[in-house]
Amino acid sequence: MTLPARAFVIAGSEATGGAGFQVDLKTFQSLGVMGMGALTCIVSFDPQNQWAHRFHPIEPTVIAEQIEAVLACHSQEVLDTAKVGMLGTPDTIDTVAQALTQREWNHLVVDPVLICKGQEPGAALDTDNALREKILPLATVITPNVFEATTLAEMDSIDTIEDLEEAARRIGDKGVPYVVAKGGVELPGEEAIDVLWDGQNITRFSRPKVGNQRVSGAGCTLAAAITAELAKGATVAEAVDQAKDFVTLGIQQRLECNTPFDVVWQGARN
Ligand code: PXL
Repeated sequence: MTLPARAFVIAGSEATGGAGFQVDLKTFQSLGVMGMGALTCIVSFDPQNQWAHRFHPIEPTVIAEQIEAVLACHSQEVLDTAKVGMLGTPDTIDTVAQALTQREWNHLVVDPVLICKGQEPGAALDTDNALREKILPLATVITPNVFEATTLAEMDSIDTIEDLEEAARRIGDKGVPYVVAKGGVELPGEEAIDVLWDGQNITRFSRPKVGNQRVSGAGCTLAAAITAELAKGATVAEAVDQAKDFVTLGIQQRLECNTPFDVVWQGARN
């Protein structure tokens, strides 16, 4: 009997099951990886107010305690792969950055969730800057979407696949070894294309688009699936390819809800 790989996620809860922590753990499980998680914040959509995000950060000491527990419970030999999702505040970012330096990570996948509706724009800017300064230097893989890639690469806009590739290179130049920039349905064309920049080469990962509507949780699912595959020993390029298959299948079998976006089904492959 082979033992399952393990992966750790540090992210926010989104209660409806469409995004965040819940998606991360479901994805890990679906890919045969034992998951563990520390919560950074709680997001509860407001059905009375167009599903706006109600955002509640978790006390930094409580975040630090959770990470302490996970690292004490699972040694470096069995746990060297983690994903960072939504952090939400500069204090949270300080705490998580500090806690992460306690371990030598083989891979740290950062999904740079930059804004959350319901947060003040001023606060969001501080958070973006803190993420750039304190979390990016720790990342081995970063998975920005078009909006996040535009911001992180300091570009005016990303309108084509070539722009997306340029953004990936610029983000890589800031010191992140692997950049997975996600075009998804945001760029024109029949294909949903994501690109991987590994410091030397660009690789395109293309699958036919499944409709033209965004689906909630696709980004979280992709980053979590990359993390799970890395935990199992894949190279980054293999992990992105597997993750792209996993998320495409989940989007094909997406579920309708009363929110404006359908949600990805992380169990589609099982
Ligand atoms: O999809 C980004 C995301 C990540 N994490 C949490 C979220 C969201 C979007 O709603 O709520 C907790």
